Amino acid sequence: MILYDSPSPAPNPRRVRIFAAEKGIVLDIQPVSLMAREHKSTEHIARNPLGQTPVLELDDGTTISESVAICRYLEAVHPKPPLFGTSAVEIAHIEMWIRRTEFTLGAPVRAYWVNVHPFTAQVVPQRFEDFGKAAVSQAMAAMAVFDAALARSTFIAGELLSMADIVLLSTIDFATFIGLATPENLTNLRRWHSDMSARPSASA
Ligand SMILES: N[C@@H](CCC(=O)N[C@@H](CS)C(=O)NCC(=O)O)C(=O)O
Repeated sequence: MILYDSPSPAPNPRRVRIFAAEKGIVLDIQPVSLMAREHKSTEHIARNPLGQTPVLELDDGTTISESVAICRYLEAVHPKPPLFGTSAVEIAHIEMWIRRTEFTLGAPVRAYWVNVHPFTAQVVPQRFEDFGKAAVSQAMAAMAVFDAALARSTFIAGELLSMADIVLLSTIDFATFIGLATPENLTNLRRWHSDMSARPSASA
């Protein structure tokens, strides 16, 4: 299997690398440079019409995009250790926290990145600065929700590491990279972040 990958700080390919590391799956990594706009090349658009990374290519040439979908495929072919849950409640809670992370934190972080951050000024044709700035308080409100949940459990979806933790870690680290660091007073989220960052998979 080939993973068309972009290095950190790109958060979405990192999810797949962390997931694979937690499973002990070795992927053939093919770098796609976002800086060189290789993700918009004809070759890459043929793999993913959205022109984004990551993309997983199977041995028969089938391609899968979307980081969570790729990890679901990997879970299906390498079920152990389970990272999407096994009981009905675990599966539902993990899905719930993945969606909460993507919608309530990932979306405002992206809005800030695309509309305000100087890195994207040259490549985003039309920016909406007010919209991007308003997203900061939305991101902070979302972090407070994750902090409250982590006061009650070791990992975001309960007592077991899951894909929800991987999605949250990649999003929090990218938020920090663009200047939206986790506030000091969110001690549960910071404790969880420190534990997650200490896992060998975090450096994948
Ligand atoms: N929902 C997608 C998001 C993919 C995505 O936004 N990838 C970024 C890299 S982290 C990218 O390719 N950005 C370039 C672009 O959107 O043009 C996923 O989870 O894989």
